[in-house]
Amino acid sequence: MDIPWHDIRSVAVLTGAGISAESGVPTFRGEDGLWRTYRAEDLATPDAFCRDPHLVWEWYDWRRGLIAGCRPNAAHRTLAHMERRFDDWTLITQNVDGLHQLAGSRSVVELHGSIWRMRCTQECQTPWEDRTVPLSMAGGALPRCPNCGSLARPDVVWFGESLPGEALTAALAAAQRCQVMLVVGTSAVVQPAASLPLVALRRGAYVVEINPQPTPLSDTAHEVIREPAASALPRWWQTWQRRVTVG
Ligand code: BJW
Repeated sequence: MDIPWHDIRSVAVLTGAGISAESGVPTFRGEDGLWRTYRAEDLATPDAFCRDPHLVWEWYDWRRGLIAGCRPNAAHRTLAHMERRFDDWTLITQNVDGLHQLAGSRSVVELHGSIWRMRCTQECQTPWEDRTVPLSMAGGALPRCPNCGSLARPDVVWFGESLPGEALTAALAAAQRCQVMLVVGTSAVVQPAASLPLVALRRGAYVVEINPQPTPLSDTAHEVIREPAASALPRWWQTWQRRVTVG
């Protein structure tokens, strides 16, 4: 890297499902990933919700219950700690689980929404937080908008849907200006998130990937750490701090 470690002011991080794997949250594409058992087209598209909202809500209710029992791990905590150390810090996540916030990260750019928010299918009001677990769907009742009574849906981004504009703009700006980008626990195949490290690389950032498996990013990243995030990330941060102290 051209810039001395102690001169790094601007850091961006992109996280994916792998960072929460050691907390017990299933990933999507790995060996035990959700897409091995469930078809994305049946559950994570607007068409799927139109066809069978009950099936989709049952799946999200099951995942909400599972995630509610999970706690942040050392990787989430390290990022929360790092946030305090940098003037310009952007944590971009594709995860909907809320574990970064639970670990103490104050500013999190949620690219794919949150499983803990719902929104009105008629968009009569802004999304609202709902942490009820399990949802009461007795007799086929589905969550409704408290304002207009229309069907509610999870406030997450399904395939074919646009990402929240403000989050995408913030993520892109961070990718363009960061000096270092950490890419942790993502298969780097889902767009447009997967393009963010490429933007950072093009702008001259030093890109570090932490992932036990190779991804399309691995060949171009400057540093690849093929280990689980909960052990690799705290160690990588310690090494950084040592480099800064030594100069
Ligand atoms: C560990 C670990 C440990 C394990 N430590 N690591 C351009 C080209 C081609 C297609 C498209 C394109 N532009 C858009 C598209 C279509 C589509 C897309 O990208 N498809 C590709 C799959 C081909 N994108 C979209 O539709 C997006 N919308 C959009 O772009 O709108 C405009 C548009 C639409 C259509 C056409 C053109 C333009 C929206 C994407 C929404 C994704 N939604 C989901 C569900 C969210 C809600 C929910 O949770 O239910 O988001 S799908 C799922 O994938 C979820 C994730 O956020 C996302 C990414 O997955 P992630 O995080 O990378 O997880 P995994 O499981 O894939 O990987 C885990 C990794 O962790 C692995 O690598 C492991 O090795 C690793 N790991 N243990 C560290 N301990």
